[in-house]
Amino acid sequence: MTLDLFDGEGVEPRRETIAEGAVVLRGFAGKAGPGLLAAIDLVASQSPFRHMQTPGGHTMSAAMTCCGELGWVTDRRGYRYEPRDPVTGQAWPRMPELFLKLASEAAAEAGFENFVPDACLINRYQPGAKMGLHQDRDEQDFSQPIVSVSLGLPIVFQFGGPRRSDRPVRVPLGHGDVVVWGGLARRHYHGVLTLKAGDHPLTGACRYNLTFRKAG
Ligand code: MD3
Ligand code: FE
Repeated sequence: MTLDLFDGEGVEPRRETIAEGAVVLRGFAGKAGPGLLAAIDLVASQSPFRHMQTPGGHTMSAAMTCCGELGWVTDRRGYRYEPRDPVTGQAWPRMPELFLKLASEAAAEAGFENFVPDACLINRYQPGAKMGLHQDRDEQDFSQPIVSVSLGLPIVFQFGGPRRSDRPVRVPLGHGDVVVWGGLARRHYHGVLTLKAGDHPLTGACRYNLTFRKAG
């Protein structure tokens, strides 16, 4: 008989519900960390990280790249998904198998079977970078969840409601944490506070966030 302290009602719950439809799977991607970072490097060798422009003419503080059939882009013309990387003129890099496996396993763990993302947005935060409150609404079907994976330095995530004025709750997200956003939570405002300086054994001075989407 072995005692598993981290199962069920243990002192360190691995699963937290932060709102209806928003499930945090603490450390779910921890073991896959090195493989995920190698896959990020492979994607970025084909479609480099870049700081995109908002339609309002501001430069985003998080650097971004994408993989999969569709990639999210923003420029003076607006926000949208595109089948080609505007920097390289080529199709976005293919989605690594490890990404697909992790995203579908996490979604299933949260009750969404058969999640097959066609887009993965990769955000890279360096100290001082942040992401203001926004909604993700450029995807076709809001009944599809979004799966997010945090790697490297910790950050404080802000999770609001369906209106920008709804007061957000703060949730710390660390290396290996995976969150599945479905149901009502899928439409809620969210963002992250400014990344603080630090040194992570796998990522050094940065944090990566992968968001898996069914965009098309
Ligand atoms: C809640 N990224 O890429 S991940 C984004 O940490 C984005 O890079 C943040 O917001 C980051 O769009 C937050 C958590 C997250 C991602 C998508 C969501 C929460 C979400 C979509 C709907 C609701
Ligand atoms: Fe978002």
